[in-house]
Parts: sequence; structure tokens; C-alpha cells
Amino acid sequence: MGNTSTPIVGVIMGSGSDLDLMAGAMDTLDRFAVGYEVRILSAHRTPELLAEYAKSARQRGLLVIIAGAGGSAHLAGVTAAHTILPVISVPIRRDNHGHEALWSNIKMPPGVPLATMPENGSVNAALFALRLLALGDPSLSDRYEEFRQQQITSGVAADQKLQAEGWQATLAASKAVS
Ligand code: RP5
Repeated sequence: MGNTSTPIVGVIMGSGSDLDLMAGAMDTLDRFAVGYEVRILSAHRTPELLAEYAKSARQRGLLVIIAGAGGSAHLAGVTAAHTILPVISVPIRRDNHGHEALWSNIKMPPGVPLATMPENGSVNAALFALRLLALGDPSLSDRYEEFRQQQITSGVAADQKLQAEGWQATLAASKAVS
């Protein structure tokens, strides 16, 4: 289940244990009012369900898939093998993990591409999906431009505050908040 708009983004993950780290993707899509669906599908635990999901994704109206998995993370690659939709990978990394999920996704051999984000980069995965979707959606494109302007305004304001108050006071204030 996603938000109330028609799903055009599929957010899938290998386990319910990935949900907290994938929430950034859903929050970001919500912020832009872009419809999505969220599923737990595993390349090794539920391989047939995953294949069916990926094979039917285009016909069901999805335009892009975000896939997050940890460990020997083959979810995104297997998904990309079953669809021609763009697949964006989020390698999941926990404290007890190495970088195996990142490496298994970033080193896809030529032929089947993945857009691999940073480890736990679910927010950037959604932002990248939005950039793809904005290519064919002028209203989304305007919303994305506005979002970028807000980022710039907030970056400039942070610098102005730093210049006015000095780095020591700024650091002390940020430590007091955290
Ligand atoms: C992967 O194995 C999942 O994507 C998850 O990141 C990891 C651990 O899964 P659980 O054992 O917590 O279900 O398939």
C-alpha cells in the first residue's frame, strides 16, 4: 500500500527488517504527492512472486522500481532482469554488515543496468526516481525545481548564520540541539 495516488513507483524490499531504512523513499514520494506501492519481495525467499511482480510492473502502470536489500543483495538485479523499467537499487547496510550489498549491486555486468544509490540511500533513490518521472511530467518538474530552490535557500541561510555568529557558536548550538 502506498499513498492515495495511482502507483507509478514500486518500492520493494527483501525483508520487513528493511522497512525503517527504506522509509525515506516513501516519505520523499509522499512529499511530492507521487503514487507508489510498497512490497516485501525477496529474490531468494519468494522468487516466483518477485518475478511475477517485476514482469507485470509495466502493464500495471509502474514507471520505475526502487529495490532495497541487504546481505547478498540480488533483489534489484533480479528485478531488473525481469523488466525493462529503470530499477534503482538501495544497498542496505546495518552495523553488523560489510559492504556486500553495495558491491553486489554496483558491479552489475554489462547488459542489465542498475542505478545503485549509496548505502541506505533511500531518499536519494526516490529523488532520482522523481527526476526520471519529471522528464515526462511538467507539473512534477516544477515541484522538483521548487524543492531545489528551497534547498538552495536553506543552504544560503545556513552560511549567512555561520558568517554572522561564527563557527564556534554555530557548532555549540548544533550540539545543544542534538
Ligand atoms: C535481505 O537480507 C533483506 O533485504 C535484508 O536486508 C537481509 C536480512 O533479512 P532478514 O533476515 O532480516 O529478514 O534479503
